[in-house]
Order: sequence, then C-alpha cells, then structure tokens
Amino acid sequence: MVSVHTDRLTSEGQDGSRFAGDEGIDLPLAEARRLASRNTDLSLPENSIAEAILIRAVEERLLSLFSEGRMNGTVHTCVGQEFSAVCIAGQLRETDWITSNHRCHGHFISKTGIWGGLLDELMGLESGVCKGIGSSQHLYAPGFISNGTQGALLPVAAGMAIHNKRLGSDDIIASFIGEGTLGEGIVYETLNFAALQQLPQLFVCENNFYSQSTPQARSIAGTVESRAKPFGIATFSADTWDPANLTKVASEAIEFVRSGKPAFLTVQTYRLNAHSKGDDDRNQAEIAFFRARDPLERLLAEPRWQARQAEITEEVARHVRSAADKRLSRKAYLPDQLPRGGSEIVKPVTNPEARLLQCLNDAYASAVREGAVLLGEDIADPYGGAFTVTRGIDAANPGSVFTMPISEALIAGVAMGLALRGTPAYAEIMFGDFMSLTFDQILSNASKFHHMYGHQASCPARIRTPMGGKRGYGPTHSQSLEKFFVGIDNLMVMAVTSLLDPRPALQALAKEACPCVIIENKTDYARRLWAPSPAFKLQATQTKFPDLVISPVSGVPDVTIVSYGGLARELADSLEHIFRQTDCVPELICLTRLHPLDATAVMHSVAQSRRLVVAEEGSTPFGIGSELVCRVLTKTDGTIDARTVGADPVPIPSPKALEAKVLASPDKVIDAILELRGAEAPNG
Ligand SMILES: Cc1ncc(C[n+]2csc(CCOP(=O)(O)OP(=O)(O)O)c2C)c(N)n1
Ligand SMILES: [Mg+2]
Repeated sequence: MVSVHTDRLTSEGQDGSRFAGDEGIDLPLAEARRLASRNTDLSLPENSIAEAILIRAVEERLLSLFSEGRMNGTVHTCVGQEFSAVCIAGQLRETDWITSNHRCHGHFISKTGIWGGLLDELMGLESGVCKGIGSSQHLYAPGFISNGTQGALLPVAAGMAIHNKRLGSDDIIASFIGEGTLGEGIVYETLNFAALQQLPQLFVCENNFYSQSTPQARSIAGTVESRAKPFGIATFSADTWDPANLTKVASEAIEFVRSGKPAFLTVQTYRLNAHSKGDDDRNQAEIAFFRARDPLERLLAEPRWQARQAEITEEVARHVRSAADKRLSRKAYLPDQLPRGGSEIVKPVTNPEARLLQCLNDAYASAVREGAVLLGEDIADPYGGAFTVTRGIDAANPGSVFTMPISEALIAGVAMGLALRGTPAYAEIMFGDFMSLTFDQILSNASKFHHMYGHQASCPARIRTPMGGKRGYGPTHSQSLEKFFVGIDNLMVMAVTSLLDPRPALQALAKEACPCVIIENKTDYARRLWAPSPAFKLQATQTKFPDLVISPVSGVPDVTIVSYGGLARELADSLEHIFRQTDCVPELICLTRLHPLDATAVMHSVAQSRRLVVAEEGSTPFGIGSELVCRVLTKTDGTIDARTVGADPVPIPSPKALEAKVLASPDKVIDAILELRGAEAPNG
C-alpha cells in the first residue's frame, strides 16, 4: 500500500494550496499535483485543440441531455482527459483498431470522427452508431469497439492483433483501460500473451488516480508504470498536462508497436467531472485545483479558442435539435444469429469406420486448412492437446496453432478477437470444468456483440471442450457444465457424439455467424462411430445439425429417451438392456444442438410413446431436461409422463464405483422408466 501520511511539502501543490484531506493524501495524487503544476507548452496543432474542444462540447451536451431527461442510463465523461484521446487515438490510422472501456467517448470521436452518431447513440436513436442500443459504453464502428466490462476486451484486442499479424499488416490495436482495471487478472493474462507473441498491441493505461470513488493508493499496489515491465514489455509514460509531449511520446509508442512489439503507455491525467453522472465525493478544493490547471481550460482563456468553442457548441446543439426521433423497434432489435428449426423427416444414416477422435481431428484440420486458427493449452505438436484431439495439425500447418498459457479467459477472448475480424477460430479449453473461467468472455463479449452493437458485429468464435466424468478425475476435472451455457442468449451450444460422424455438422457450423460452445466428451473420444445393433436402426433428422433417432427395427416405441454426447452413446449401447429391464420399447433421440433447443424430433417420438425420459450429463436442477420436459408438456395434451435424469447434485467424487453411481447412467434411466410405469426402481 502506497497510501501514507506525508508531510506538507509532499502533499502541497507548488503554489502552496492545500486540500481538505491533505493529512491523509496518497503519494500518487501528490504526483498528479506535481505534474499539473508545471508550466507546459500548449502549442498544439489547431485541429487537435479543436478536437479536444469538440469532445468536451459533446460530453457537456450529453450531461445536459441527461438532466433534461432525454437520455437513459449513465455517462462517464472524459472531461479533463480529452488530450489522452486526441494525442493517442487521434494519431492512429483508419485501419488500426481501438478497444476501449466505459470512458470511451473521447477515444471514439478522435478515432472515428462520428460525433453526431455518438450523440444520437446516447439519445437512444436509430441514427446512433449502434442504432441507439449500446449507448454510452458499448460503441462500435470500423476500427473501434468498447465494452462496459472492465478489461474484457483486452484479450479480444490480442486476437485482433494476431489477425493483423497473420495478414502481414502493420496495423495496430490500441487498448485503453483505466488504472483501476489493473486489478483484473485478464490484464496480466493479456500482457503475458502479448509479450510471448510479440503482438502489435498498445496498452494505454489512463491513470486518473481514481477508480470510481477509490483513490489509486487504495486499489493499486506498487506503481502503474511498472506493471508491464516484468513481461519485458516496453513502457512509455506521459501526461495530459503536457499534451505536446504526450503527442510525441504517443507517436513513439505507436511506431514502436507498429514495428511488431507490444508496449504499455501510462497517461497520467485527471477527470474533472464525476465518475459517471453525479457521483463525486472527491474534495472540492482538489477538483478546483486540477480544473484551474486543465490544459483545455488554459487554452480556452484565449479569445480565439473561446470563439471556436462557441461555434462548436452551437454545431453540437444544432445536431441535437435536428436529430430525428426514430427508435429501433423491438421487432427489429430481437433477431439473433442462432440457427433454428428442426425436422420430423428422418432418414437412415451410416457411419464410416472411424473413431470419434479421428473424425474431430479431421474436422479441425480441414478448418485450419481453410484458414482457421486453433488455440489451446498444450495443443502444439508433438503433444497435440491433453486428449490429442488436434494432434498433428500444428506440424502440418505452422503458424495456425497457438499453444497457450494457462489462461482460459484469454484463450476464449483471443478466439473472439480473431473471429470478430474474420479469422475463424477454435479455442480448446483443456477440461470442461475450466469453462467457468471463460464465462465472462462468452457472456459479456461474444454473446452480446451482435445485439449491443446494433447488429453490426458477428463473433463466430468456437470454444470447444471435453466435459464429463467416468475417468476418476474427481471434482474439478469431471463435470458437465453445459447447462450454464445453454442459458446464454445468442450462444449456440452443440454436443458431438460417437453415435454420428460429427464432420458434416461441424462443417455446417463453420458457416454460422453466432458464437458456439462445442461440447465434446472425454470417454467418447476413443469410441468407434456407432454401428446399429440388429434391433435398432440409426436415423437422423434432415437438418444442418441433425438430431439422431435410434428406433426399434420393429414395433412401436413406448418410451422416448432423450440425451446427447457421450451419455447418449452409452444409452444407445444399452437399449436392449433397457428394454429387458423395463419391458418398454425405447426410442433414443440424441440432440446435436443443445441451444437453441429444438423439440421437433422429440415431439414426434412422444406422440407415439407417451413417455419421456431426458438424460443429461450434468446435474438435473435447472437443467436441459427441465427445459425440454417443460416444452414438451406445454405443447401436448397433458397425457405425457416425463422424468429427468442426470448426475446427482454434488461434486463428482473420484472413487470409480461411487463416481459411476453419482453420474447419469443407463441404470438411472432404467429407474426413471420403471418409475414412469409405476414399478419399483431396482437401481436407485
Ligand atoms: C468488471 C467490472 N467491474 C466493475 C465495474 C464497475 N465500474 C465501472 S467503471 C469502474 C471504475 C474503473 O476505474 P478505472 O479503470 O480507473 O477507470 P476510470 O473510471 O477511472 O476511467 C468500475 C468499478 C465494471 N464496469 N466492470
Ligand atoms: Mg481511473
């Protein structure tokens, strides 16, 4: 902790001014005061000054619009920090990209110049840059993307940087964060990766000495500037009180990154307004001190800049007056990118002679040959991934397979950055359990991009992972967490199985614009693709992502079992046993697409069987079975009997015998069928 009681000499400004809280002031703020007190050269290009005036005029208008009740939500202004935008973002090329945060208006205006579209966006108008949907924190335009989740876009930026590198372009990505965001782990995951890969990524840390209400000394141990050094990343430092020097340092940093190396630029600055609208507990004398030394205020003391300010302010007001009050309708807003629809038409299918692992390897290898990138821990050859799914692809396609640090959020985010820019990307998460670490990236980034940026962005990243137990790996390497992902909007979830050659569905997936989680299964990898038994035939629905229907060769089914993935294969192998134990003729439906769920094939089957058992790999509460049963029951006449089966709601134990009992199994399905028939369950 750097916060210390300092003597008066350290805490006072050069002019001797003291703030009410001086006795407890922290050293970082004393440093800000020292920087702001210098006499600096303000001879900047006229267009830079005009741009800073414009940013302030737009933001002040935004605040007044808010007070007038013409804006929703919140606004984080960069008043006081404008030169960080002007001197850094303003020096980037059109083809460079910026990833930004909640305090993004200045960056946006300096990079894109679309200030009118920004005003409209915050007024919620269809003419806004994101059709009024994203508002203040969620902006998107060619070369610019911002998100309100601190740090979330850093790995996405790294993915964009890889995209540029692969194209041989010297365009760069500048990632703006505040110093408070240095508390997020994803910052260090990304710094590490950017250094390892020598990415053209410029980290810009705007240090305004506060994270919301918390002074730097209470949220940042050590110093801001030293953060990137241990990664071997070059560091640059400047401040907004000396904008001419900031321009020079930013230009050096940008050129350095353009030469193909990451850099970390700290910009010391001070926010003159509240954190967002009116939440400001800072000392009034302190704010007044920095306002008096604000470079723009100093420039505006000159009559010619006052005159220019009046013109710009009027131009902004004119724009607001003339904006058309047209808003996106719910109907226009809702459409997502998910493939929907099912089919009642089933046709027999035959599988080639192959193991699931080979088919998956083949599918991912052909995706790479068509330009995709693979990312994951230990996936480089000769190791080829913990389950060897991608073995050999690296050796055959140098430069397309990235073996990654143990940084699951980063892995997912990098895939998203690549996908966003048009490079197909498949991220492997070594064990499904660690999908928990990707959750924010999937939820706050990939699943939302399409809607929150007014349907302008697509992020078809594929995150694949082996779920499931039965290998004795215990509580942290055996779970099936798909139920947490099927609840995410605009995220497709697909499960592969050894019951069917997965290649056609994976090929179809490559054409979909939505992000997708691909569930694989540890125990299923090694299995040979299913060959039907004499009593049951294998059929598939006639859709891009076919559901499998395994039906009795003769007779009418009197129970429908629905499952997916590795468990579906176990059930398929046990159909005769299930029949013998229950005296019910089963029909098994294996779902390929878990989200969006389609009940067409299931409805078709229960219309005959009148009984339904849904077996999922994870635990049942709030699960896939509950969802499917609910859909079926609400669409039928109330005469269907249904049960859900899954793992017991406990961590998966390691001892094999206990694990087998806790996890979902054919025995649990048999018990459920017997229960449906009113008979006693022998396996419970
Ligand atoms: C992951 C996350 N946690 C918390 C917040 C709420 N929040 C918004 S801005 C902010 C402070 C950010 O401080 P800093 O990074 O220094 O940026 P500044 O606001 O100073 O520009 C917080 C805590 C958030 N948006 N995202
Ligand atoms: Mg801050």
